Amino acid sequence: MTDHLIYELRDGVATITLNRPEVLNALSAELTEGLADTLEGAAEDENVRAIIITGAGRAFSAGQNLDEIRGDYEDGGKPDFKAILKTHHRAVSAIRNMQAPVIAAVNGVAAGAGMSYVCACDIRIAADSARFTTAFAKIGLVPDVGMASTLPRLVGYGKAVELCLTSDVISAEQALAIGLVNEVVPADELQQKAADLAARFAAGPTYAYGLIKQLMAAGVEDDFEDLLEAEADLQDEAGGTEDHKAAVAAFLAKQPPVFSGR
Ligand code: T3D
Repeated sequence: MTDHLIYELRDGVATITLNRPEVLNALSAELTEGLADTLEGAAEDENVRAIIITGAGRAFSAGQNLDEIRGDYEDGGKPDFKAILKTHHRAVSAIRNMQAPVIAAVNGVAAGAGMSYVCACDIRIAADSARFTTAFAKIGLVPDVGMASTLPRLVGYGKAVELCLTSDVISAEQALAIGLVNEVVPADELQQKAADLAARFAAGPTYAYGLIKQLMAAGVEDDFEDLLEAEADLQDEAGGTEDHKAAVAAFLAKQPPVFSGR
């Protein structure tokens, strides 16, 4: 088990805390692998009746760990986006397909794939200090980890396209206004609020919850698995562009990116 996340199971409620606070819980390969394994394990564990996903420190998650893929660009190469996304797909599919309701307790900023995980959860409760950015376009990538499906379902197509094209950072209150989150609470009440709801779910009809999740997804969905594949193909293509490489280098050098359009 990795120390990039913390797993606790008590009274039917599993709490998964993304635990790399020094880099805003950026999703390292180790963290993503741990998240996928933990979620798949929880989905199989009948003692788990509800799940809370949250972040340690001041962030929920800043998305893909850009520092870790830095070396992949040397000698004109690029990261193996499809391999990276395969692990994310295991994690996000587990959230989607498990019976237990999954609550995102969004304690701080959620960016890129971090925001995708928020969108994939069944319920989203945000601290008033939380912020959200799709972030992908800022570094020349496309939305992934299911966001092209989940975000438009939550906020509508028009707003989703705007958020994805601009990568603008929005506040918790703005997120509430557009339907991105279910509720905003004072930061110091977030964990209790999520725990109370999770306790309610943990005492509920877990099997029926699973069927409700299945039905609600079927009611609005195209084929989610096909979408994950399409995302991986396009991310692989976007990840080969000069703009993406330049933007990652600029982020790591704490410089604004300059896009050539290629
Ligand atoms: O395989 C693939 O790559 C495909 C999958 C892609 C999925 C994705 O998620 S792509 C999107 C990746 N995420 C981003 O581009 C977001 C980058 N981060 C930011 O834009 C900002 O950090 C935030 C808006 C999230 C928060 O801003 P702020 O001002 O509150 O914090 P900060 O000062 O920028 O960050 C604090 C530290 O965390 C800083 O390190 P330092 O200077 O204290 O040593 C920063 O470098 C680090 N950090 C933040 N985000 C990441 C990160 N380190 C690695 N990876 C990150 N994503």
